[in-house]
Amino acid sequence: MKILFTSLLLTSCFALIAQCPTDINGNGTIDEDDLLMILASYGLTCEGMPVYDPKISEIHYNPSTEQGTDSEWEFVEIYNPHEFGLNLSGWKLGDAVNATVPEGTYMESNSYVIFANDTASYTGELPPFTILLPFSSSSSLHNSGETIRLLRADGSESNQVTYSDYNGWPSEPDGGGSTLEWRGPGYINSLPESWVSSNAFGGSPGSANSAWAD
Ligand SMILES: [Ca+2]
Ligand SMILES: [Ca+2]
Ligand SMILES: [Ca+2]
Repeated sequence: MKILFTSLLLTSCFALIAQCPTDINGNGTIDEDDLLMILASYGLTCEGMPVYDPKISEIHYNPSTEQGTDSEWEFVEIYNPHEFGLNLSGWKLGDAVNATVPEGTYMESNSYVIFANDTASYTGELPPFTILLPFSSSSSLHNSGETIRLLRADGSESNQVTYSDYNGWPSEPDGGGSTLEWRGPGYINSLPESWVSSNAFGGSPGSANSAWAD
């Protein structure tokens, strides 16, 4: 009964348009992910509740000419670092590039979404179950830097990264063959020191970043 009450309370805190009140993450199923979200927040007030969002985790803004053109190989990766799945329906990328996540898109725990300039380049190249979505037409990532914004379905901003090729940002990803990789949870991803040049040529789309070695 207490769990039921807590979940009802949390549902209103999350303000999700759920199909039923105990489907906290709105994936259409009352499952262990909903329980994990409740447990992760147990005892907190709504004001003190952490935000359970994915993070912008990798940026490939200037692929090397050896790999191919920017319009073929640019991508933005986002990562769900939480122990539970997240409903990403209606989320968007904005500013630098635009993209919209289709309804019914559900991001598993510890999984990735790749937003690609040309999805054909990455089809069959990503780990199984990685979600692959296109930039909207005419979007691309500036080679000198710009702001990538990740927006929730209600239009509020979840995360933003203003990358660059200087001023503390690694310069190798600017045409040198590598990507910009976030150092991971615990590092604020809006700061240049939270990013490194990938070890791998072409980066790690859909996979753990170089700095996350277990
Ligand atoms: Ca659920
Ligand atoms: Ca570019
Ligand atoms: Ca990666």
